[in-house]
Amino acid sequence: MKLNNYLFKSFALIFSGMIFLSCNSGPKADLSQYAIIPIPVSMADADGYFTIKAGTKITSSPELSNEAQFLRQQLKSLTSLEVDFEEGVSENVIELVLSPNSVIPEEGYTLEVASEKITITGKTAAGIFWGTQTLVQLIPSVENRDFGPNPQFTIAAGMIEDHPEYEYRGMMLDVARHFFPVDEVKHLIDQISKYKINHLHLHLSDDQGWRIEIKSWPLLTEIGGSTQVGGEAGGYYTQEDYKEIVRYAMERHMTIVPEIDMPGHTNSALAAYGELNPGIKVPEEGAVATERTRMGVAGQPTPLYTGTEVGFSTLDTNRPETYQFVEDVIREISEITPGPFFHIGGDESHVTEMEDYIPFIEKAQDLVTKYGKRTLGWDEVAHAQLLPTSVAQYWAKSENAVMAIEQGAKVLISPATKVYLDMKYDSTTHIGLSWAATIELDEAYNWDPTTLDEKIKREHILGVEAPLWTETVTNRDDIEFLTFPRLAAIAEVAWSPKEKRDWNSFANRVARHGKRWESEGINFYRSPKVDW
Ligand code: TNX
Repeated sequence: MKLNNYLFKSFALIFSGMIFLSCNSGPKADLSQYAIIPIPVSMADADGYFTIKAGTKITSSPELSNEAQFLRQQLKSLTSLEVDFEEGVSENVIELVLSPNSVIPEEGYTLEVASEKITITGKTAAGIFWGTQTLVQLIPSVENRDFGPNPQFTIAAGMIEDHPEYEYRGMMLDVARHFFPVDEVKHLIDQISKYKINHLHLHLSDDQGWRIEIKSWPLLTEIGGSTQVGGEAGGYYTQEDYKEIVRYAMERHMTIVPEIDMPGHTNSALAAYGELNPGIKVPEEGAVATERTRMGVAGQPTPLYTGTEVGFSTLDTNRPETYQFVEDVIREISEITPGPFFHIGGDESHVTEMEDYIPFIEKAQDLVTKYGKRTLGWDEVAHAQLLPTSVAQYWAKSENAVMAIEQGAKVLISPATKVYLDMKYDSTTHIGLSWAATIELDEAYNWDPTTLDEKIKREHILGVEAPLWTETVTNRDDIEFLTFPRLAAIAEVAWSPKEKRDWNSFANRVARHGKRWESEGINFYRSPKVDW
């Protein structure tokens, strides 16, 4: 007994000595062993280490003050250290270098850790920003937040070279089925930009709600925005709110992609403006009575809708008022959207005749072009004649994506069976849907955009986007639970080269991200596939 006790104590002493030593003589792992998500293109180890501690400075060219400021804030919140800016420092410094003529790809960066200095170099400010997001992931043991009087964070020396596989790495948030205020959107932007996601698509209108102020059609929000799924009060963004979201995202090198879903998914608009409502002209063979009842009488407003069925509504595609409406909406939103895309929806227009649907999509596409934007649309829009600048978002049918490609358009890859964040993880998940699949973490990880259909090749693909539909999602906890950890997996599919991706490696790395999510209070799903 006593001997055992003694042995135990000595082991404990030796063990704690090891921890002590490892804290003070450099990091435990080589740089290439760090848990970076998405995994970089290349990582090489070197001797030595850099320590972030009191007195560490940031130095950067003046064009990078936004990125330097961000890094400073992130270091402060992770380590409690106030890292100040100072020019002309050569030791104990993190340097951000903009190098417009370098061979580093757009949005790429190099991150070199040496004992006297960490240097992040990029061709663009975006590349530097992604480099700082990698650096932030290298900082060890910040999760326990027990920093002591003299906090020190050592990072192994080495060199990372990195750039994205796809230029468009996105997430979509449906703010129509349930509305989420500006602060919730900002919180999400913060979380996903850490994974180098650079587009946030906002699904701003649907049958259940119209969520953005249109000054020339004020009832859209007043009436159309008044409720949401389940029947509670809805909400909407004023144009000032929207601009604030755009600005906040832009600071994090993220582009906002606004979507107004047309001509279907428009009950909230029809409830506000009866003149847009065709009623049901030709009742479809087998169309259910409720669909016709909901559309009501041509020219009259429909009742507000708070259920979750899809495919029962359509704009009147044959009236001039409809095109005035579409033009005003596209113009007002385009004017406050600096990004290149306007998403016209176009999905599940089951009560729009194909002969009406096609010219409608083509007119909407022309209006998007008139206001200086590129058209994005769900894959059904490929039935219309697409411009080569347009992009079809493949969610359901690869044959639609192929039709888009054959017209010279690009595709955005969002197969519901892989990346729909609203799908349950397994049959027991307490929220979410399962019409397309249940999607465990490894299923969200183990796929590739270039192997979905032999006709969809790398050069046709603009990028990858993970949509979160919110029929069952009502608050921040729900958003986080369905988004994490799956979004980290999808971000790696979108950023990292195929050859670098490996499920076992990802599972190890994401476990360490779980520790950080835990310390930040993120409500992530503890997938049984990971040893958290
Ligand atoms: C299909 S995906 C829809 C949405 C629903 C979603 C639920 C797409 C373009 N349309 O209207 O919210 O399924 O998973």
